[in-house]
This record gives sequence, C-alpha cells and structure tokens, in this order.
Amino acid sequence: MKTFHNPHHALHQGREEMFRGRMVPCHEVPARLDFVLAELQRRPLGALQIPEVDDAALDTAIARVHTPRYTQFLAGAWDEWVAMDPSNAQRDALPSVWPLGNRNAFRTDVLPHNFAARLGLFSFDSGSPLTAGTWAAARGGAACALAAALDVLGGARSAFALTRPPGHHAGADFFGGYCFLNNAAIAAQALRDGGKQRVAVLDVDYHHGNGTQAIFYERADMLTVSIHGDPATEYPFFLGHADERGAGVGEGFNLNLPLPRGTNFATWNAALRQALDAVAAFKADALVVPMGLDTFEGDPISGFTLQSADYFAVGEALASASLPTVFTFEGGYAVDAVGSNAVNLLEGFARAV
Ligand code: SP5
Ligand code: ZN
Repeated sequence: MKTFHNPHHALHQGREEMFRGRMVPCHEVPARLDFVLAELQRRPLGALQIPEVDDAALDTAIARVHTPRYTQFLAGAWDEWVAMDPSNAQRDALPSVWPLGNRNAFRTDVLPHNFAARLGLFSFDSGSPLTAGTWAAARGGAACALAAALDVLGGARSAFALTRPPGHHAGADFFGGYCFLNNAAIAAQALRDGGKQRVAVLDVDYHHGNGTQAIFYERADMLTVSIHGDPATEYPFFLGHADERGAGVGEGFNLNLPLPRGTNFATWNAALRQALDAVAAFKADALVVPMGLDTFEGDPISGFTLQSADYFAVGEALASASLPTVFTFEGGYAVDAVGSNAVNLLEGFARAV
C-alpha cells in the first residue's frame, strides 16, 4: 500500500479553538501526521511518497466536490484577513456570526463583502481556525486524495492519503470540525470519474462524517455509511441520526450507525459488520475509508473505548470487503498513540489482503 503524504500539512497550524467560552489549544496539530509518518517508516507498508498530480486535474477534482465561491473564498481568505488589519497576521481567523442557512432566517445566496460575514457563511463552528497556510495545506491534502484514487484506479489494491487538516466534516461550501476540503469525497468522486460505477464511503471516525453525507446525500451511485458517537450528545450534533437515509434518487444510500458515548470494541465491531453488510449489498466496486483514530480509549475529545490492538481487527474487517480501497486520514487526537493506531489498522488491512 502506497502512502501519499502532504508535504504542506504543517502550513496549517491553528493556535486556539473556542471551547466553552474560552480559547483552548488546538487539538488538530501537525505532530499528528508526523507520528503516523514516523510509524510508517518504522513499520513500512509500501512506498511513502509525495503526490504528483497535475495542477489542472487537481483543480477539477476539487471542483467536482466543492463550489467555486467556496474555494475562491478559501484561496484568498488569509490575504483578506491580513489586509483588514496587518496585525491580524499574528492571529488566526475564526468565525463568529452565521446565517443559519437551512431555516430561512437569513439569506445565503447573497455573497457579503464583509470578511467576517463570509467567514461565517462558509463555516459551521468556531473550532476550526483559518491560518496563513490553510489553503496550501488543504490543497496539498486534496492532491493526496486524488493521487491515492488514481493509484487505485491504476490497479493498486489500496492507497493511503496521509494528510491534515482532515476533511470529512467539510461540505461542498463550508468548513468546520477542523476540516476545509473533503478529501474522502474528492477521492470517492475521482474513483467515480475514473470509471468505478458504485463507490462506498465507510467512515470510521468518532464523529459523524456530516460533510461527506451532505455532499452525496442525493446520489444513488455513492453509498455513505458512518459509525460514530450519537449526535444527540456528540459533535457535530446536527447531523448523523439513524433516520437520515438519503434523499431523492439517493434515498436508501446513506446509513448512519450512531452509538452511545462509552461504546466498547465489541459493540463498535458489531456496527462495523452491519456497515460492511450494507457495502456488500450495495455492490460497491470501490471503497473509501475516512480513517479517524479518535475512537481510541485515550482520545481527549471522544468517548469510545477501542484499544490499540483492536485496530488490527478493524483493518482486517475492512479488507474482507475485497474492494479497491482508499484510506484518508481524519481525526485522532491522542497524539502519542495516533501513529501506532493508524498503522495497526492499515497493517491489519494489508496482512489480510
Ligand atoms: C476530524 C475531526 O475529528 N473533527 C472533530 C472536531 C471536533 N470539534 C469539537 C471539539 C470539542 C472539543 N472538546 C474539548 C474538550 C477538551 N477537554
Ligand atoms: Zn473525529
């Protein structure tokens, strides 16, 4: 299994996120990726490489998932932020006002001139700082996702897009949950565009993959499945319930498996079996796994109790789907353990194929 890692990831380095009325240090830090890379150097699973994708092809792959006004905003946001006040260069941009898009309280069709208003229009939380290098890092991550998809389209059994910031909370036109571009959705769409007829996304991050679900909600050629903390109590709260089944022609092509805080591996694993049954019933011909390691017992912001050794079994179970598979790196904030947990999962997969 090749790993495509993002050489620009550390350009995205948030300082603080809003939590319960105060600013706390960001959980989503560059060291997370460095630990995974170091573990892959210790326990190699295949080549470690930087993605080499054509610039125009990358722009196309991003545009297949994200809207032009959103990517234009992201690409220029830091310069606008600093232009407002040169001292802003020392501070990250965080949104503080939102238009509540889906309850007809405010308009989201008119693009405001005001920067703070656009920051709010294109986001859903105050925990995802936009920094000097956010766009470069996110774009580099999309390149990893595209390279991994192309590798699989070229015949590889699996490929790993090792990047941060993560992606699965980002929607077609919004960021949040530490995510800016939806790497898993970009990979899934690239697999479709490269000839795979039916692509399944099986999200194993602790948090519901709201961005990916929203992007593919009305699609019958993309199955989205997510196993996650029950949104009644867990982030992102406003999506991820079991009754969300897809809409229009996409009805029946979304499956949410919410589990209560405190869920152990035995129960989680039963949900994984159910998820894999859905993937098999869908007759997918490719699989994308948004791979969050924040289901780990030691995760500082999450509530499941998986142990490091359990991730071998997770990888092995995912391999049993017998599909060409792209993994994207998502959450996992127990920084010391995230490298071994990630590589345990990937090694479990690789040993089983
Ligand atoms: C990709 C991903 O895993 N995103 C998760 C975003 C979660 N953001 C909300 C975090 C709430 C943090 N709670 C801090 C508790 C610290 N004691
Ligand atoms: Zn997560």
